[in-house]
Amino acid sequence: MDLTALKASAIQDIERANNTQEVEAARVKYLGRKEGELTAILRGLKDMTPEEKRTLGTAANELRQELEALIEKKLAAFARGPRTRFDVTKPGKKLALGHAHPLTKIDTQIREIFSSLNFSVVEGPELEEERYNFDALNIPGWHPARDMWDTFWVKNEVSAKRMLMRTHTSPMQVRYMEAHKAPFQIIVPGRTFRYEATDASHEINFYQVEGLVVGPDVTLANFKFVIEAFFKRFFGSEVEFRFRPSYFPFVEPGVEVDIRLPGGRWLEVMGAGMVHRNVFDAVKYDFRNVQGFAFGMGLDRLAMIKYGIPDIRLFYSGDLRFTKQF
Ligand code: YSA
Repeated sequence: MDLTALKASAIQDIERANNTQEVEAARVKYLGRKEGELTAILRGLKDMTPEEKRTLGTAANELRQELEALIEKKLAAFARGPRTRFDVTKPGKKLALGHAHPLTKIDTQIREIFSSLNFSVVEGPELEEERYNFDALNIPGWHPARDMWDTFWVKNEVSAKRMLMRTHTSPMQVRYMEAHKAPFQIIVPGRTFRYEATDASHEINFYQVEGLVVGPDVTLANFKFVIEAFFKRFFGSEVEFRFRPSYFPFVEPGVEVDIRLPGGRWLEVMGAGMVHRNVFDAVKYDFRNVQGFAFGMGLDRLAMIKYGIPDIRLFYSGDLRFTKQF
């Protein structure tokens, strides 16, 4: 048999092999040491002329390498096993997808409700200057009210400004008014930090949503209207809440708002009030032309009430048995 015919027949045999035994049989048939057809050709070379040896020898050796490679490939394919077929009639498997954290869901809902009430949503820095977190909010260094916010101070090696992790979202009131003219209505959702002992309703890291509405004739009655609209949309029309007089240096008058829990207990969820004249002074607004209300609510607390969660620390536990329930 000449080399071309041998090649065609060998390739056909190898490709048609249905299992390893048949591949091995093809190997023996063509490359076997005793009876192999190609081996016979190679063995016959010794009786040929130097010219024949060169041409036929090279071609025969190349063919041997080619067949060996083909055989290895075929054996490897059998070793991988048969291809699994996709059965379209089988029921699908549910993919374990991730989902939003309960606090993220609450954050999204709050943004949606206030957006629908025509509020803009803005955000501010978590690492804040003392001036924005305190001084411009009518809480100078000597003010005893600073004790209301146990603070994580941050070493500043870049400038002389005293820096801290913001203890509330209120600094954005100042930043926003410095950069914008009234009238406007905004909310500022964001992360806040306090250097305090944790318990079931206090974390050192939690979330607040600040609100600020400023215009020529904004009143506390407008605040009550907005908050009632928000609560009813967020909790449903059955929600019970109350306003209590309170004190914050950056408002006058100041109030706090509580929500009634199922057991009858009240939980404080926000501080609020009418923007203090000294805050308007700090941002160079003329208090004779504008007035406004502001509020700062605890997002975690709202989430606790909505979902009936007894301990705020569960949100930050990273326990999947907890987060998977939402
Ligand atoms: C008051 C008047 C304004 O015109 C504007 C904003 C405010 C709120 C003020 N900046 C403030 O931070 N008040 S607060 O210390 O009472 O906190 C507001 C809300 O954040 C609380 O009602 C509570 O719901 C939540 N909160 C406070 N400390 C918390 C906390 N939530 C979880 N863990 C803590 N450690």
